Amino acid sequence: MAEEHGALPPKDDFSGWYNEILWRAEIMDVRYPVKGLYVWYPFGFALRRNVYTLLRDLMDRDHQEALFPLLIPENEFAKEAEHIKGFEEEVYWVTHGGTSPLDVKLALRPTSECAIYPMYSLWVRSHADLPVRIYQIVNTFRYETKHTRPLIRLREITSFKEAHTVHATWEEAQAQVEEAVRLYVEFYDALSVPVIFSRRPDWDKFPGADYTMAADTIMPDGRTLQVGTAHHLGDHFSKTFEITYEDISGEQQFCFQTCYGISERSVAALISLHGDDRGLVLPPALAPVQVAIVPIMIGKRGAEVEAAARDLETALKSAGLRVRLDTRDMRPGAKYYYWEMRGVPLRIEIGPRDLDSSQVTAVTRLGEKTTIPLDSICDGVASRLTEFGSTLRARADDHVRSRIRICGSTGAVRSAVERGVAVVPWCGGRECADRIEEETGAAILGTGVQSPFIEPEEGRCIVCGREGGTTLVGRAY
Ligand code: A5A
Ligand code: ZN
Repeated sequence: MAEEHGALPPKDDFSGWYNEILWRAEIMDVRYPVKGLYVWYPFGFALRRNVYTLLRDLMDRDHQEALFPLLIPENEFAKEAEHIKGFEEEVYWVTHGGTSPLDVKLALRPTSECAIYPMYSLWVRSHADLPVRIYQIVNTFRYETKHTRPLIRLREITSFKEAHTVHATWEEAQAQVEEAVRLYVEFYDALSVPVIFSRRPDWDKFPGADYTMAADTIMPDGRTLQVGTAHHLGDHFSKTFEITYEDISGEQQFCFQTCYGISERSVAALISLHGDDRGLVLPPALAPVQVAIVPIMIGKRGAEVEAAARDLETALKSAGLRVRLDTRDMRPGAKYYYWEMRGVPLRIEIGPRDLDSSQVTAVTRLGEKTTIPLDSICDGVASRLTEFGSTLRARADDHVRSRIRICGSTGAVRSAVERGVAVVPWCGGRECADRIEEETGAAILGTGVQSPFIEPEEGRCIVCGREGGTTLVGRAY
């Protein structure tokens, strides 16, 4: 596995830090010999599993999970004009079976509209079949030409959660987009990753959508990362894939659809927002290891300490915690370093002196040291984990809040986007957007900004002076 030597670059050098932490904390191995494809280490995969279990639980409340094929025949893929235009440069094609050319080329799904909707056309018959709310968690392939980055910009997205819903009316689909936004806010809340939702400008919406809502978070270097989107698809796809239902009066009607997706960028945001100069810092709810027990087995009482540490492990495990007892033959300091790098929220040290006073020493991942009496160990550990979770949440909120600036001129925007995002009034006009983008080096991310940290404010467009709505401007990953 990953050998450890040298120091992690400081988080201020975010790009260096990010690349190093992925292998030092055993999240991803980037040495796979295809550009844009990476390997999940077991530890990274355990983190992914916790994040996606949470996401599944949220979806399972009122969605059903299904699984559609990876390959999409060219004729289905080419049906929706906007969609194909938007994705054609990003599609990988399967052209051969063995040495024989295929009659119909097959696309590796870049997203699954064209795999799912031909089936929806068969499944949806009457108003009684609606709404349909289905999701799947799959890998998708996009031939990204921008700089690829592990977990952030992949050519094989390994953990694509996509939901696809079908409704009787445009308004019901709109309500579903709002519900998706609420679900994603709740999901990112559970990760303690603050997100800002906004409506993408028309030129940046999903290919084939009426409109797109997107969640952005602010990375440690001030750049934004789009960590989820929800699209109102109108009836564009239902018309091309003939998804119709019979209404109450017996007439055939086209359906209205939505889709929304999240990828392993969620894990990238989780790692990036909470980590520090010593490695990962993970919220207790998601950490693969919540408590690491390090017995200090020195001198004659080594066996006694080890036995006490094993009892402790048993007690905490039966309280439902994810615990590792570290009895490796290594210096305690090396073990501390090891578990810190992996973001373990709480380390418990137990040595001869602790035994004498019937207590243990507990150190949080942020270095806060306390003692916990052995007779109330489970409660003591649980309350420290809860407090630690709240501390992380507050830190992440502070980070994002401090990176948002309300601006009244392009000059102010230019300096704001060097360390975060700017919120400005913008009229919605393309020329004004181009001016803002030219003069600030940042992009219009979206309008109608939704964040607990931003007051929606009408004002005058910072370029033309016409009425403008609350608009998010930033430099995106
Ligand atoms: N069918 C809809 C859901 C869809 O494909 N939407 S999307 O293109 O916006 O992708 C959903 C989310 O996946 C994006 O918001 C982004 O967070 C993530 N994503 C997109 N391309 C990615 C890539 N190349 N690598 C990692 N994540 C990506
Ligand atoms: Zn304007």
